Amino acid sequence: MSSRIAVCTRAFFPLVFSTGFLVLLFLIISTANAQSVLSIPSTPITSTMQSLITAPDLPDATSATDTSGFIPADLLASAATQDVEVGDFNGDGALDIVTANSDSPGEVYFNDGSGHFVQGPALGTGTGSPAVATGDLNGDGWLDILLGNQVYLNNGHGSFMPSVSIGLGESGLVGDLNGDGLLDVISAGQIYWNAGNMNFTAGISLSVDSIGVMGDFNNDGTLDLVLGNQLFWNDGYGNFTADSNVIDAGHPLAAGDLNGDGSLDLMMSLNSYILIDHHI
Ligand SMILES: [Ca+2]
Ligand SMILES: [Ca+2]
Ligand SMILES: [Ca+2]
Ligand SMILES: [Ca+2]
Repeated sequence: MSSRIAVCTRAFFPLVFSTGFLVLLFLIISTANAQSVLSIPSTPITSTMQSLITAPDLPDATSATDTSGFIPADLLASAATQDVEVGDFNGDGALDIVTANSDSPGEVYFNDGSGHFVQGPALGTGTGSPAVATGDLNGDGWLDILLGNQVYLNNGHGSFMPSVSIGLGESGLVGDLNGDGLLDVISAGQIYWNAGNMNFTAGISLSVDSIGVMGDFNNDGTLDLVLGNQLFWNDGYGNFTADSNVIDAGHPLAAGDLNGDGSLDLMMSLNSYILIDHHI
């Protein structure tokens, strides 16, 4: 995003963790000398590999003293937004936004191509959802939405219809975990295998923790998992091994290569802190 979109105060941290890699990348660059970039090949992630960005370093779109370079843009959601994702839902090449709101339907906002957004369809009927994830779950080329435990299939060009429900819906992660080309789902720590034709079968439960992130953390081409404070290594066939180290987690997570060394780093929210684990 070339500009930061002010959703609402409560949406600030979800926005940062779901779409704000550029914000964090800026922070890393601007505080490069203060960050410890560690390279301990044999130890993927430990508590010794942590660096903290404190609250005063965070850009605040509502602050007149904000010096991040990010400009407050459209105020989108008026609801209590808890999670946000981006994706091109209508196939026009511009990234759109979907929000999960605590006490109202999810909302889709279409990007007009210049960074301004037009409200699209509401998803759900009003009880709200804590989390949203996106992916082409039926393989038709259109990006679908997993809002809570409810899949909304994209009919094409950004109109949606409810489809199957998957899991308990406390949190959703979407990715192909067994390499069969079909996007699988993790909900509340349990794997749901995509069998095609929108059939999902419950697999093993890895964690009781619903907060997590997917990413290839050891660069072997397989999607690994962090759920709660535990890192799980994927053998490529959907078999997971828990790493011997634990992570200071249980908080909102995101993954991205923040220091440009080719290895994914972890970001997590610790109240007024964002904690970053560097590893190689
Ligand atoms: Ca679009
Ligand atoms: Ca689709
Ligand atoms: Ca799969
Ligand atoms: Ca991997």
